[in-house]
Amino acid sequence: MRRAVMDEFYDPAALRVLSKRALSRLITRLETAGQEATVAGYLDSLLGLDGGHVLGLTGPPGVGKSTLTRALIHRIRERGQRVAVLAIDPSSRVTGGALLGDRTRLQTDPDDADVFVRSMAAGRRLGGLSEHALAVVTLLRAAFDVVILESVGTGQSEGEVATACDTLCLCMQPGAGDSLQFMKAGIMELPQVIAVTKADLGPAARRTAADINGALSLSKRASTERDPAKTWTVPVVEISSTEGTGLDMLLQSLEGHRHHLQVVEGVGRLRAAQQELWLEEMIRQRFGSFGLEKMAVPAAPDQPVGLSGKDVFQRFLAFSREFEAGISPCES
Ligand SMILES: Nc1nc2c(ncn2[C@@H]2O[C@H](COP(=O)(O)OP(=O)(O)OP(=O)(O)O)[C@@H](O)[C@H]2O)c(=O)[nH]1
Ligand SMILES: [Mg+2]
Repeated sequence: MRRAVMDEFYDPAALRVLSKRALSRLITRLETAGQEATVAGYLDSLLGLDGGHVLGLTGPPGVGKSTLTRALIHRIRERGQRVAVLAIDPSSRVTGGALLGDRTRLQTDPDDADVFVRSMAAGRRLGGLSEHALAVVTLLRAAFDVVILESVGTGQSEGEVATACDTLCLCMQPGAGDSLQFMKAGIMELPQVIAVTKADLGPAARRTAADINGALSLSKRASTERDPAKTWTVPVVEISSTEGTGLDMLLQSLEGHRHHLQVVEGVGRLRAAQQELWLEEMIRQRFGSFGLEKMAVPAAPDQPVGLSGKDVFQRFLAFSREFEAGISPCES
């Protein structure tokens, strides 16, 4: 049975050499047939793989996320790594100010089979993730060395994006330091790396970086008090995607965090905890708060890896079926 599923959906080695067209078709299949047991089983089989480094890029509209993504793609390809981008489409957004309409469209070499770009609609909230986004991240992670998840940050959606990536990079632009005090408490605790974009525009970038460092030291104190195991110090990197400055430093910081995850915090542990949150989020997306009330989520973070999170897509499917059949789901 498992073999047949893998044949139909490609095993991980085959995924890495799949054509863009075949990969696109497979993603469409995930988006439209998420309720099939074979699809859920397939996705769960991919969860067990280490896979690539999932990098979240978030930040306000127009901050320079797409321009940065394009620059990162270039550098990642230069190292011979395969890279995929999942862009959460902000086109339906209601805000965006002066920069609306000044968005960078990601164009990549159609002949380079090792770069793959896909955009997808947001979930419940602007910039948030749909239940399909989690399935697509799972697939892309198995097929690429680096997966970039680009999504506009609205002060609400960053938390959702954080649950889908290994390393979250928050982008802020010069002058944004002034608005730090207005940022929702807790947001500064989400990213593992902060990029101050458009550093070519002048000394304001340095001031902004200093303001951010100040805000970070306050939030770091609060978070280490809560959880002494959190030892990562968030680097603040000034970059210019258009001039190419600071990008190597940024990549080093992103990879430094990945290394930290691997040797200190544990990637498996992080992902297992995240997958419990995915289950909750998928249920919320499809069944709203009523669905959540019916759900009994096992306490995730303290469970040994391997017991929790491994079969989240099949658990979601089982929940959906029971919920739709009107049977109150029992715990498990
Ligand atoms: N001077 C300068 N301008 C930049 C830089 N990076 C991006 N921009 C400009 O900022 C504007 C917005 O850039 P995008 O990359 O589209 O920003 P975004 O964050 O992806 O925007 P949304 O997807 O609309 O949220 C464009 O006009 C870019 O050319 C930079 O490093 N320096
Ligand atoms: Mg963009």
